[in-house]
Amino acid sequence: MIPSGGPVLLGIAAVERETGLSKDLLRVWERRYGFPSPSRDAFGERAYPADQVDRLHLLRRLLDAGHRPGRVVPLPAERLRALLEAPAPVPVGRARVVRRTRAAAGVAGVAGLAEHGDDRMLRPLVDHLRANRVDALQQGLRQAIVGMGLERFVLDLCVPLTRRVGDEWARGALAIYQEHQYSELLQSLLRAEIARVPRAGLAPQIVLATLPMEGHGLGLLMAEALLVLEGCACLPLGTRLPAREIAAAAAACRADVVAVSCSAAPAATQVTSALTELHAVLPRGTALWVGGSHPVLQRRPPPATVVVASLGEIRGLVGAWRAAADGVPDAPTGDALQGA
Ligand code: B12
Repeated sequence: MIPSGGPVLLGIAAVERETGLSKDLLRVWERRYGFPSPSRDAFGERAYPADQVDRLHLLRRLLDAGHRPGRVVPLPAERLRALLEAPAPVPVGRARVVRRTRAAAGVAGVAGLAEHGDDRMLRPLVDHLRANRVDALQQGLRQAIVGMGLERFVLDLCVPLTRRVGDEWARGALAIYQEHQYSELLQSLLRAEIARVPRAGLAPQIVLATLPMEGHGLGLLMAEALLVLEGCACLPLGTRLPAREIAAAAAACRADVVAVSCSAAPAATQVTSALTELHAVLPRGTALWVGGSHPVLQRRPPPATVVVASLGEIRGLVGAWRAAADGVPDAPTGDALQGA
């Protein structure tokens, strides 16, 4: 988030990058609702002050939570913040089109509950972060790994804690540097734990990466931990990789699956076009699994992708892939699961 009230002015492309709201949408809102109301720079281009960009961030989160633009765009920032604190509305007319394996369906419900987290466990960890007690945070996380085991640590602690950190940052209760500190810490802990899991090297062989517009890598790392626990052979490539490089890696190691993560941050058009491009360049037969919280994955999933709604689905997905590969007659499979 940009510090409010300063002299910072952003161009429309930067605002699109920052908020994930497309340039077209920003122009439409300006015409229709009178907000945003950018000034113009010396070249007559739109220039957005920091307080408007902050308000756009709030709007983006409310839209993701199912609010309608007509209801929220005209509201002042304080009302938007209050709405974000309130329970989310049930999205109207928004079909849930996530493709699920039958085996995964039961697991996902449990994981859904876990994703809200246990406040008694989360609060002290967030307090350590806020008070800059990084050693205590690290120790708390280490103890949790030992006590819970890697799988439960990822599902019951990492997911809700990471979301809590994001929410605290968004409401200004954690500094940007603290969010970075948390990400670095969790990343190194997860990497160390993944390295300790004995390698089974089983199929499916999976390449993991994010596309060029995506700098969020923790969701993918959490997915890798669970995939390694399932015995899958994983080749992690990190974040912000061009589609062609991901495809080259998949071809070089004869991957069965390419798994990517798409957070809520980029614009929907960027996500759709990046996934469409990736699918087009992947070797034939390589499946494309996509996880992450970008709303476009639920609303309009790009064709030929398997959208993974939560980490709790991974076990079922891998099981279904293996059953289909073994030719089990009624295996819960689809073309995309195996790679059409
Ligand atoms: C950590 C973090 C960062 C770190 C990332 C560091 C890193 N190495 O990853 C840093 C500080 C760099 C960062 C930067 C930014 N961030 Co940020 N970030 C987060 C945070 C706190 C966690 C993201 C994360 O890892 N989530 C992973 C898990 C926990 O959640 P998930 O994405 O829903 O994924 C779930 C599943 O889908 C599944 N999954 C995910 N991926 C995959 C993949 C596979 C294969 C499978 C099977 C499953 C799976 O796992 C998860 C659990 O179920 C979120 C808060 C949040 N609620 O997520 C904000 C958040 C995503 N960030 C946000 C923003 C705005 C930004 C920036 C634009 C800020 C800025 N002005 O610079 C930049 C954009 C960077 C970019 N271009 O990508 C917003 C996006 C909101 C929006 N709708 O626009 C969020 C939601 C914060 C907020 N509350 O507003 N961020």
